[in-house]
Amino acid sequence: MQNGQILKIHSDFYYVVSDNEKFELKLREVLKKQQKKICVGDYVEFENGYIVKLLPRKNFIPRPSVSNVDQIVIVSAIEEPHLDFHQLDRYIAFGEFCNIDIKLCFNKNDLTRSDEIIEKVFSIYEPMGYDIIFTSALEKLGIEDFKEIMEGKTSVLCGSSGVGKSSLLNALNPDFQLRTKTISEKTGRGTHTTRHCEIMNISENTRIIDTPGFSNLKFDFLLPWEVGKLFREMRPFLGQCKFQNCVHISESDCAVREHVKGSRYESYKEFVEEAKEYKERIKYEGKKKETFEKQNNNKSAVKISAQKRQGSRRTLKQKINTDITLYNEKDEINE
Ligand SMILES: Nc1nc2c(ncn2[C@@H]2O[C@H](COP(=O)(O)OP(=O)(O)OP(=O)(O)O)[C@@H](O)[C@H]2O)c(=O)[nH]1
Ligand SMILES: [Mg+2]
Ligand SMILES: [Zn+2]
Repeated sequence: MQNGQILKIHSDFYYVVSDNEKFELKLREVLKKQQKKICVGDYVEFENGYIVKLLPRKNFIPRPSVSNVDQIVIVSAIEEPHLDFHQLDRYIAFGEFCNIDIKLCFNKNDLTRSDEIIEKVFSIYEPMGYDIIFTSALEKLGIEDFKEIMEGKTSVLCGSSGVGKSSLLNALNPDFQLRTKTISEKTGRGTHTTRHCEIMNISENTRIIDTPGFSNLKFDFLLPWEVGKLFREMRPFLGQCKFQNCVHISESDCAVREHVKGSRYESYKEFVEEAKEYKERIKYEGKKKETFEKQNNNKSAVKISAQKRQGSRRTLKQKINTDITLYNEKDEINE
């Protein structure tokens, strides 16, 4: 029996590194049936060409599906595609939900001549304590800063397609030769050049996971009053509102609304609307819901009790259960 870490997964093949040696493995049938899917970053036990056991995870990010990381580096482009602050807030809130350190990287810094956007970024995100760097993968600007924030850690790059995640890795080490592609002129969006997550070794203890871009992230797995916790600047005011169950939208004497304004508050409102959809869905399902402290990180998430499913609601119920299981850190496989 050997231990190793999953570097990448291509259809049925799992590429694992163990003591600097790489293996191409398959999954034991019994592991395929588990709800918890093995992902890049996982530590596993293997023998005779097969992975036989998933080892406990330090943490887990459901989108993109990776585990055991030290930080999430959210990559945005200043232009092409145009910097979207609400989308950025989405990634940040999601990183907060996963309870993993967040760093912000603004790439394609060669495409703007004005400092306006840089000042705006710093004025909004610096007071919250997020480390911020500006880079240009094309002109190799800020690459030293990029390297520095990655040093000695395992980082995952998150961000929309076409912002330059793979290009930044290539700028760090041209030998990687990761595929990169121009964003589509028609849609102004990326075309998902990177198809799979993959751990790239920068040095002995520095690893970066390249991921496919994604942007259709919604907060429809949380309850409305849980959204505020995902906004760092709201935390000091939570619990200070007149009403205990305040969601900080239209209630009177709301401490959060008094202090948090601008584009961040607009993002907050958007996410609460999505969380309301989730609340409605649970109501419709008429299922028992309970809040539990996540084992790993004391963050509350919603857990839906497993019940026998039946009739026409079956598919929807299954979907909700899958959604929630994704956020459940409980180690089913090792039990
Ligand atoms: N001007 C400019 N273009 C850049 C920069 N970085 C990347 N690009 C270009 O942006 C396009 C997309 O870059 P990728 O590295 O493929 O983007 P990605 O984030 O990996 O995209 P996905 O793999 O689809 O998620 C390519 O045409 C790059 O050449 C930069 O700093 N400046
Ligand atoms: Mg890429
Ligand atoms: Zn309030």
